[in-house]
Amino acid sequence: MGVVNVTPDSFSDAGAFLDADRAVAHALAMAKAGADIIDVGGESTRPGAASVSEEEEIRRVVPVINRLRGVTVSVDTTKAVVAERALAAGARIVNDISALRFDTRMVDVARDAGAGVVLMHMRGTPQTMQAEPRYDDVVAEVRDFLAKRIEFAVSHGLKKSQIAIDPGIGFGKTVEQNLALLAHLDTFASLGCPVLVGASRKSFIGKLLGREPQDRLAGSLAVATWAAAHGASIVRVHDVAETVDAVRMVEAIQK
Ligand code: 7PJ
Repeated sequence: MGVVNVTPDSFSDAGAFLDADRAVAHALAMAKAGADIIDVGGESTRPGAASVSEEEEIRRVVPVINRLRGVTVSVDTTKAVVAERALAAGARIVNDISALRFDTRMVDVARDAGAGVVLMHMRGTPQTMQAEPRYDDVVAEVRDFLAKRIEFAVSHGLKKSQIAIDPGIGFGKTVEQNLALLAHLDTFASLGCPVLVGASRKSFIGKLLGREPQDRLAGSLAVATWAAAHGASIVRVHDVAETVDAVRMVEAIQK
């Protein structure tokens, strides 16, 4: 899964793709480089980022998605109306970092469209999530949360085959908690849905290695290959060509 941020304030590419033309070109380049899914997001979810109105988020993502016909697109949003408009424009998957919690209508929108959904674990909200996250057992708590969100989605008419789950690396977790989640990825795969891992350029890599976002490729590749080797079906990344090579090598060894 290749990331396209259509936002002016994402930490990793600083609004470079705010312009729809450039976002589309970037998305198509990632698809050509081997991304199976392009994740289009119009609201930065980095810790403390400002929230964006529904209208503005739609204005950012829909023109881009409209121009990605022939590409499998997920929309990174927690807002049902944004998901609805994105699905109408051709997106196939709703990537909801709130796991269908922030907008009560989201589950109905996904079900009625027959869309795929990504259910991600997050503690609190993007504004509050990094305020001293504490867990007794982070792996067990994230697993239980995801099990409950799968149950919720299925009880509202989604099929299990429409659902992917994600431990939410960096969303309300310390460096050590992120590492624990990655060390026990198999725990999530046992819930019976494909597992997505998004660790690309995230701050736990920066903190561990002492690297700024633009210098986190090697660390990001290490996490992506680890994840692929330990049960992840989808890795959400910025550097698609490099990740495809790295993951292909791991798969060749595993065969
Ligand atoms: C994730 C995401 C992630 C899923 C972001 C960033 C922050 N969606 N959206 N999983 N991260 N499913 O890319 O640094 O980890 S935005």
